[in-house]
Amino acid sequence: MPTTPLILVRPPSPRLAEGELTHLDRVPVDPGLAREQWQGYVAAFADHGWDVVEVEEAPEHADGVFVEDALVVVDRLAVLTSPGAPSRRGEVPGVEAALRRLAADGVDLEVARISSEGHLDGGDVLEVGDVLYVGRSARTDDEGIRQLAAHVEPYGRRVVPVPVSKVLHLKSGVTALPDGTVVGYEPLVDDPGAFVPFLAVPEEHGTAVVDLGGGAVVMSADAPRTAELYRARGLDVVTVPISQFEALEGCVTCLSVRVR
Ligand code: CIR
Repeated sequence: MPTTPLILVRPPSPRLAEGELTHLDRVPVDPGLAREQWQGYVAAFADHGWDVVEVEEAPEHADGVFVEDALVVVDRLAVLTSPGAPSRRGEVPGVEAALRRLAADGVDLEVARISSEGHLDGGDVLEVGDVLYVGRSARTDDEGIRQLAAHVEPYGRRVVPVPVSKVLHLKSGVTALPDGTVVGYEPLVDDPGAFVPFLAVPEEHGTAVVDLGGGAVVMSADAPRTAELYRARGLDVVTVPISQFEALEGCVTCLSVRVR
């Protein structure tokens, strides 16, 4: 019997507005609106039949809602990360506890971790087929990439490091459509030639998509021309407003991590 896909999510902290900022200026963030937008995001997955499991709320971690940075999953291998920002390192134990609960419930997982000798954020890891593109960014260093490669190579994955200097994470600049086409907003991509095939999109917030299965993707509501471009390629596009997370340099990929 086919298994239902499953994501981990983490509710936004009331302190979201205090989250890390690297490339953007700080603007006001409304915690009530953030929660409403987060619920809409989660509903997009639930409406497509996905199981959604919450990591325990952590009000003290302003950036905890960006749960993909704490975990990279490849097949049944779940690699807990060593986040590059010191303020975010305390997010990992809560994600580890959620994995242990899933394992106790019968989800088949091998848990590994990036040690503190290296740093790596999940937002820097883009899986396309058997390739893991990994951004060498302000958050992810060579040792983090080396450790990740050692973990995933036995699972048949090849790690390809790529430069990231114009945005926070690799996946702030590029993600992939279900057919493996890498999509990105060229002014924010260091080396578009690293990705084949590559499709340039007209809006910054159109670069991030999550594959919902069955030819559907979820993306930001703030990129209507890119949504049309994807629809013209035959995709069923679900748009969600995530302005309060985009204000903190987040996007649709970082608000969840698929574990099955
Ligand atoms: C940070 O700077 O760490 C957060 N404010 C945003 C993290 C977004 N995560 C992601 O793109 N994977």
